[in-house]
Amino acid sequence: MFEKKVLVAGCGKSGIGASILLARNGEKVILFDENETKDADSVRELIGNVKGKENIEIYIGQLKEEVIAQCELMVISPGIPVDKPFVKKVKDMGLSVWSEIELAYHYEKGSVVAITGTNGKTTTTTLVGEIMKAYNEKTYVVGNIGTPYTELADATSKDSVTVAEISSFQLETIVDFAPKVSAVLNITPDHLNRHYTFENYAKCKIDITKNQNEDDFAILNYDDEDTVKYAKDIKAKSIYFSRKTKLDEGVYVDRDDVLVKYDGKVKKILSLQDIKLLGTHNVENILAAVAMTYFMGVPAEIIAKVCTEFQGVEHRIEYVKTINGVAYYNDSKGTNPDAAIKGIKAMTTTTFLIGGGYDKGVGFDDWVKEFAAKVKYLVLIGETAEKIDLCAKQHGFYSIVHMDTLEEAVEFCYRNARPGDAVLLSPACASWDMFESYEQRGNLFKEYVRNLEE
Ligand code: UMA
Repeated sequence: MFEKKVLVAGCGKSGIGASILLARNGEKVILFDENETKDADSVRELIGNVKGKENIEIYIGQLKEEVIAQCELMVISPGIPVDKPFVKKVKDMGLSVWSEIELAYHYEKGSVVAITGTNGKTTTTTLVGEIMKAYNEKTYVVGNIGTPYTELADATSKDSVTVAEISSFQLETIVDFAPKVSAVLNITPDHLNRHYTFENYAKCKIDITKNQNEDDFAILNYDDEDTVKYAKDIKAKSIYFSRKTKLDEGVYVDRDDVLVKYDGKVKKILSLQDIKLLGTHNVENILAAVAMTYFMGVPAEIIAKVCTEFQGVEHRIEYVKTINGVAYYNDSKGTNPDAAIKGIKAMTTTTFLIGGGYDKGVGFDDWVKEFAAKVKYLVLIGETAEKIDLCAKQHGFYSIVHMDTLEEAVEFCYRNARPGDAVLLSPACASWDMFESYEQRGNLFKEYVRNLEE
């Protein structure tokens, strides 16, 4: 596919996946990472004994011009901001810059279903994946959800379906990526330290539709003003879903029934009474999943069966354990205020809330306003602790304590919560100031909770 070498930036999951895919297909790769605490030997270990491994050179530290000059393309990992000086230099030297998603798409042989949005992506992707798998066993679930798309792109075939969770970071550098069915679940402020303005961020999300044509479908949230606003001029057939409005066309709720209205016909898919997932946000996730799979041709009975059996995903308002009458919930995936609001809303009792983390430059007012009678104590950790503290006090909420570690936060809750209270880890922030990922944060929380004595 390429005449010169391919530069892959970032030695995380995406960079390793991209390098292996390229090398296996006979391309020459330069894998690069700025982080000088990494070393080439351990990166080589991560690559493992794969076909073509000798085609991968590894560079750590500063990226030299003579290295860039050997390459025609740079595949960039999602965590690397596109306005970094080295990325600019690469572009100035005439290389194209593709996201890891774009690279994988060039090796894709089947159809692609892609999901973006600020919140609900992982739950919806998991559910769409489960429904698709029940219909077509050649279904691959990839992307931001955890398995890099490049890791499975070679396994795809003409009749396979790739279900991909796509973040704004991954959409920033797509070129030809064109899903058969896309979905924008909602757009609320997130990652503003990376995208600078809400408009940039929103446009990035809508770019999931940019290469789709009139035969493709874009599933859009009718109840989300900004999704509707920014998706006005897309080429794909827009299919709206709504929890609140009976649509002339689209997927909506009528009493407790989820209906698809299309081509003048109305079809009942399922009854919400049979659903196990909690919360109105999950109704939206179900509507999106129903719409995506229906327009991928999955029969209504299969969609209904999988939706009604679906129990949700790890780290998303996940019940951990009840100790001394106090129920502990892990919502580590509540990585922005909007997601964390859903965490609070799902609680039915007074709650000790553990929050704070990496600063993405977003405001916390809307989240804090939800505390009202529900949150008994706010236990803050991480980089944003002071910012949240200030914001909470401005809104008249003073029951705040600061802890240095997540473990200390859990212990504070354990010592102070009374039977009937709940403890919720729902930080409203990313994890990257103290942890590798929200999964690591959630797993540690669960470990600390399980170690508490009855
Ligand atoms: N690096 C640099 N320079 C930089 C930044 C990073 O060299 O300026 C290097 C780091 O040293 C590190 C590597 O890049 O070695 C890390 O790359 P990465 O941050 O892109 O992480 P990956 O391991 O490749 O994981 C990525 C996604 N991470 C991010 O978008 C930050 C994972 O999403 C995703 O699951 C994975 O690809 C597979 O597709 C995680 C995430 O937090 C879950 N996503 C954000 C979110 O959901 O809010 C967007």
